[in-house]
Amino acid sequence: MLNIILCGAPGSGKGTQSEFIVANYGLEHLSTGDLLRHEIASQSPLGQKVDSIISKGQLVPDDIMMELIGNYIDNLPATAKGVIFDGFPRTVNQAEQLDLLLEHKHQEAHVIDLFVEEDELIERLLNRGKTSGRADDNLETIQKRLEVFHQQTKPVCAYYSEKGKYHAVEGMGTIEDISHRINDIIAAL
Ligand code: B4P
Repeated sequence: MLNIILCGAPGSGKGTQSEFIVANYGLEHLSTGDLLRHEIASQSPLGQKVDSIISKGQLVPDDIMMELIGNYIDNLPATAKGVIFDGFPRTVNQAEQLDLLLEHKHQEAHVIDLFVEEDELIERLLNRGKTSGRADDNLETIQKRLEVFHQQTKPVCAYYSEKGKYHAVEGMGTIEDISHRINDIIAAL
């Protein structure tokens, strides 16, 4: 099994690059952002709860995320070659719990961290906001999301680095160039 965690700030291209990895390696794609937006669109009780959290640029509580992830992993098809975790884990607590879930299945995950300068992140997200209709793609919320990223998600990189499972990638440049950089890392795993 090949499990890859795509980490990086909001707008670093996790969703964009996940599509290439899925196409190249046939992995299952779990975007926690998409999963949560699907819940919001369906107006489920969970969706109503997470809607205001995401709109404020905050992270959804770990217990909710872990329940969603546990269900997802338990229901993976037997033929799955591995998973690309897009935007998960976003806290060290989520990372520790994911490791336990994977260890239980005699698996592990490697992190690929997309590094993009802050000005570029803001520009990309504001551009996306012109068409995405996403409640969190406005300047005020983007700034909050970046703050949350530095406080809560950046420590996840150090967590995996200490385990020798961390790979940084330059996330600036064309989408194709970045995809080649990621492929080089995956090929070496
Ligand atoms: P996500 O949906 O994960 O979204 P993201 O971080 O905003 O975007 P991503 O990095 O995927 O960027 P994209 O490829 O689209 O999270 C949304 C919210 O959900 C979070 O704030 C949080 O509230 C909640 N959430 C999600 N997971 C959670 C968790 N585990 N725990 C708690 N809460 C959670 O790229 C952005 C734009 O840039 C696109 O328009 C793209 O076309 C463009 N782009 C990409 N690469 C480019 C390049 N190389 N050059 C120019 N433009 C590029």
